[in-house]
Amino acid sequence: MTAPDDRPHVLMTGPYPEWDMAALQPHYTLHRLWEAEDRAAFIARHAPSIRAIATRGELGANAELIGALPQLALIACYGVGTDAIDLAAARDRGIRVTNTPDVLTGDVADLAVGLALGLMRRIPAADAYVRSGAWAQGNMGLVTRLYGKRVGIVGFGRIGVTLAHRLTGFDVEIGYHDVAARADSPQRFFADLAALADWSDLLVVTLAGGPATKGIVNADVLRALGPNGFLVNVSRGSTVDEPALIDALQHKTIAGAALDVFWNEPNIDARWLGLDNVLLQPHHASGTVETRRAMGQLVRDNLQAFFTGQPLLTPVA
Ligand code: 8YV
Repeated sequence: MTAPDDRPHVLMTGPYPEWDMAALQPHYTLHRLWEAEDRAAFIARHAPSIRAIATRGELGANAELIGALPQLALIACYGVGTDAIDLAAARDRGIRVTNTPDVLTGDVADLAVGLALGLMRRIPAADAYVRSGAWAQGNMGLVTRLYGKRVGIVGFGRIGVTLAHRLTGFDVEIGYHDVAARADSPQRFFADLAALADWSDLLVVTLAGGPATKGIVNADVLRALGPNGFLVNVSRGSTVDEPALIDALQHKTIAGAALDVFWNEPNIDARWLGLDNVLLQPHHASGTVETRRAMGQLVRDNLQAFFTGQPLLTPVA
């Protein structure tokens, strides 16, 4: 067991579940940035000793933070998405970056299916209908089926492919859009996203975030999806042009949207709350006990590998 004074110093940008905090504590000197009253002063005070950042997908590590830490050598991300980490700034300094791929894929795909059903079958509205007593006055309006429909998957990586697999039980037709067709995939490829939206009854976004996909689901794509089309987003808020989506929902030029991710999380645009054709989630696609335990373990395994000179388990850079 390492003597306490020798524990490597790790800056945490936000808390992890208590079981991860308890498992990290004996091995690392943890600096809890979210508890600091004056973040700049806190960083300046601890900067000379900090060798790793343990962050989360949505919190990342920007160039300013990386630049403020002269001894930084590793950024371990609790999350698969590294779009909030300045990878170029890390690369320039030879700082390694790890993430948590694979362990969360199944849960994100599951939530996408749940959101599609919740949205199209209006499950939250039906629950509210029963609770409010409205049922006694008459039956609820009819809804839309999922099975047998055309589903367009935007981004056909690990999560998109797993979602396609989940959906085989729903007898849907699947099309997908990505930068290139996958040779190993029998599904129909659309090089043009608006053409996929036009073809689809339901469009599900599973893309990685970042500059290459920023605002890719834009007003043209939503117009192509049309008044009977539904949108599900389990990727990053940045992939969708939010003002265009709010406009499409307000004017019912698409049928509805289910969103796990937003611009400005967690202080989302108040207009979402006034729409009755959206289903809202608090960025929770990977938020099961099972997956979060696996994510925390992978972060710890990467930290341990790094500090014992072993190969990183899931390096991004
Ligand atoms: C998490 C995520 O919600 O994996 C990602 O990229 O955004 C999510 O799994 C997040 O990292 C946990 O804080």
